[in-house]
Amino acid sequence: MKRTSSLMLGIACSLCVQVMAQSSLREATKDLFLMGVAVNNYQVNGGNRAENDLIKTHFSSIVPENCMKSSEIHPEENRWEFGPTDKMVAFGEANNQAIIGHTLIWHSQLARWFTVDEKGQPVSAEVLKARMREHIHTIMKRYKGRIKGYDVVNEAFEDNGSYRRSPFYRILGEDFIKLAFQYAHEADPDAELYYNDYNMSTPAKCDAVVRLVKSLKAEGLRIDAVGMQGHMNMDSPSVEAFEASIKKLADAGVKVMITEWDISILPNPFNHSGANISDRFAYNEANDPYRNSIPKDVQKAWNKRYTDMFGLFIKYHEVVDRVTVWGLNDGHSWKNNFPIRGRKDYPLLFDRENNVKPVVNQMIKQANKASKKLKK
Ligand code: 9MR
Repeated sequence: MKRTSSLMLGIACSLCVQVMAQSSLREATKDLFLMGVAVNNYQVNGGNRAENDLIKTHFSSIVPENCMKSSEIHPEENRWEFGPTDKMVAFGEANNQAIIGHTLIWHSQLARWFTVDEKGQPVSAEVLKARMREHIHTIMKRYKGRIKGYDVVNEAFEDNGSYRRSPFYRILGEDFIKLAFQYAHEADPDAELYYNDYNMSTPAKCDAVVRLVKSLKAEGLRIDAVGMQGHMNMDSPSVEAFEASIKKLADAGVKVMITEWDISILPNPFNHSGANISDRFAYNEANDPYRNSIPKDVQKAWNKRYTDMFGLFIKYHEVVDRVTVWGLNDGHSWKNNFPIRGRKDYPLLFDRENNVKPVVNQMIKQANKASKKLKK
């Protein structure tokens, strides 16, 4: 009798462990792709226990939301601020997470000194090359073997596929991208290297990135994946448009990463898309309708948007290596201030009190179902 009951207890416990094991996004997606989250300095500094538990439980990868951008990590030519990134890397290692570096070469949050001389005039091509090399080498050598992969270049194209007239482009022309990938590979030959951009479901932009991938490969340079940022609205992009871009990128011979996923629930009266930080529209109350609560039908539509997109990523799990959400909870999201300042948005998977939103359970079910199929 005693033996039977302890046996039964054993079976019950192992069932319990199995149910628990499958009740996190991290666990449910483990055979599909890395499930990532952007973390901020507050969280890395110990912040809030509930948030840190969620990061650890639900995510197998982290990326710093801001602390590795050049204005933060390298604010002056001879001054480095490694503290927050050191902590972030230690935090990811303690949680056994794949750590991603974001971002080495980007026109925004660009350190003021980086592309100009002491008079504020653009530096020569030679000086800029040396600065890029030094910047990339210093960071990548410091975190060698600890950071899995880097967004080497971020947002180098306009939506129409032309090159963005960034300071890097104006001084070095389109070669700045190749140079960045070359320096990155020299610095840490084992690190994965990515190109990252928003509005990647816009055909002209995706085509430009495909051309870039092909030209890097033709020159024998390493590029592992293209990051499709994935800042989405309720009405755009369509699943079909996103799928078409995943296919094009996969055909170009790279993996795809969904690197900065969020879905704004708010009205989009200007039909705005993407993440060009200088895009701004004036606030009015009509465009901020959910300050107190979200109507049921709107919430339902938002859940469906998430699960439709997640279903797409799962469908392409052989190509999609990582799906990273851009922030943990709604309270921290940059979307509360973009493209209109001061609204109340709900774009992420956990609410302002760190409650797990129902959509997470739906996503866990989707991932579990797909993983089960894989095992058959
Ligand atoms: O989420 C980031 C926010 O905290 C910063 O203020 C902002 C400044 O540009 O950058 C945000 O992250 C951006 C990311 O690094 C690159 N793609 C667009 C993201 C949203 O702007």
